[in-house]
Amino acid sequence: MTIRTRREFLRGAGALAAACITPGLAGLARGVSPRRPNILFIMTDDHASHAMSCYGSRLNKTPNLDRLAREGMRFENSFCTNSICAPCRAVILTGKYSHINGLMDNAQKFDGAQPTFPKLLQKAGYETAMIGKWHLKTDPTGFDYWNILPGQGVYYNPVMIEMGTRKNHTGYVTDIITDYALDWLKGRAGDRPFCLMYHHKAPHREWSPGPRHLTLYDDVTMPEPATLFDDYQGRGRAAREQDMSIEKTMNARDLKLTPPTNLTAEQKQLWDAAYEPKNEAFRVANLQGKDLVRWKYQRYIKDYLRCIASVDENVGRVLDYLDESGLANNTVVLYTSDQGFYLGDHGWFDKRFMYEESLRMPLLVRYPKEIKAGSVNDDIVLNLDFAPTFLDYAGVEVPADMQGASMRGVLAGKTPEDWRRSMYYHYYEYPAVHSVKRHYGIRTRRHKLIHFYHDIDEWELYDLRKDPEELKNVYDDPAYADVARRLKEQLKRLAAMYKDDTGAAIE
Ligand SMILES: [Ca+2]
Repeated sequence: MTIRTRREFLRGAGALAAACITPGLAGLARGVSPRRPNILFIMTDDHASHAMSCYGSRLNKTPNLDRLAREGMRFENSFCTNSICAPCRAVILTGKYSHINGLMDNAQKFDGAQPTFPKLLQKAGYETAMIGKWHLKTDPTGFDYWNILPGQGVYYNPVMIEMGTRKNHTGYVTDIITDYALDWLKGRAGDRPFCLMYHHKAPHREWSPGPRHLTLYDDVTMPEPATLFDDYQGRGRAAREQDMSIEKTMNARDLKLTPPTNLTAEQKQLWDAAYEPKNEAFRVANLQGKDLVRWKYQRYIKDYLRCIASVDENVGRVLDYLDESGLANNTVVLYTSDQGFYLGDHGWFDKRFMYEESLRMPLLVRYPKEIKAGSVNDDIVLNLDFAPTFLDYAGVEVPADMQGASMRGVLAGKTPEDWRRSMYYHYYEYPAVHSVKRHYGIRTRRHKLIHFYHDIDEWELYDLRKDPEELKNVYDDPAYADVARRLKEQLKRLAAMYKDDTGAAIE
């Protein structure tokens, strides 16, 4: 017998264990442990981490989301590979970059025939469900049960599509999605492990708060971000030519100067009571210039945070149910959002750019059996890693062509030595709404290099340690010539590794 190192031995033992438990029900029948963890994958839409108290928000409190941070791990450097809704979701499902899974922008349809982690879990004996916002244009595949909003869905009285059948609902979308998620959890038959994707529409534009939160924050003035009146000096055309500013892009619906069109009489009464006095005061004041931007910011940020307050309450309901039902200990709970968002930072709302506020995804993971309570991790992790991670927890072999890596070791506090030290990004949706130019780039712990291309050819380099708000592009600064050259080489290597030739050449 040859002598093997401890690591090789462990690797072999792990492979053997995985081989034993992957056959799912067949394996269970032979007496293999049925204690594979459940997976509760909670995702919101456009929830920036700087609007969560566990991430140090200056604006709001999120006590229920904070529970996950307190009882699990909070990630400081969780990023998305393409900061926009549907593409991010496709990356999560497939563990592959946008150019590989085929969904590069919001206009395209997801090819549901390709392998996804829910399908692989289902095949391995998991009971799978998708409830809430799906946004991929084709019907969900790989789920025993699905009940989704059509497209973006609406906040009040939404239609939902349950296993192909459209149904009308009365009520607020965040409550309704949660009701369905709880009903599904309570109605499960048998003892197969489950994977539930519980995905909210909130706090997506147009940020319509629920009936319980319409006047929350009425008595406070929210602090403004330092860059609310950013003049984009020190950056390139992409930042100047976008169309996602609080000043110019927000419309009457966003600002609640007109109400949602489909409210019930009772909802309309509550809505008008909350907004009409404030709107009347606004009309009388006849604000101009910076004062008008300030008013818009307050209106926007409060409505955004009101939507999050409802998410937080509803996540609390689900966490309480996990406790009451005894499921909490054997359930991996992951909270994230499909990307970050600008909360008035740089004068913006929306996402898309590789700049920090929208590149970052909040990420909290709780699994008492393997994750130390209250831990904080600063490794670079990506939405690309979610699929391999879920599969790893379930003991399902990760397909070789998935491009992410399992975070299970990271979550256990044992980050592998070869874990990534930089990440690759590529955004495509241009020309399109919000006019954010196509770009790709690399982010390391300290630097970020971005190439805007298509109808432009501009490079931007930021020193995140000296300039965390990314206000000064140092690409042409001779002091950074070496850094720029090295990052370009790394960027080329990453593009090659991920087989991405869809952007402009790196010269
Ligand atoms: Ca989104």
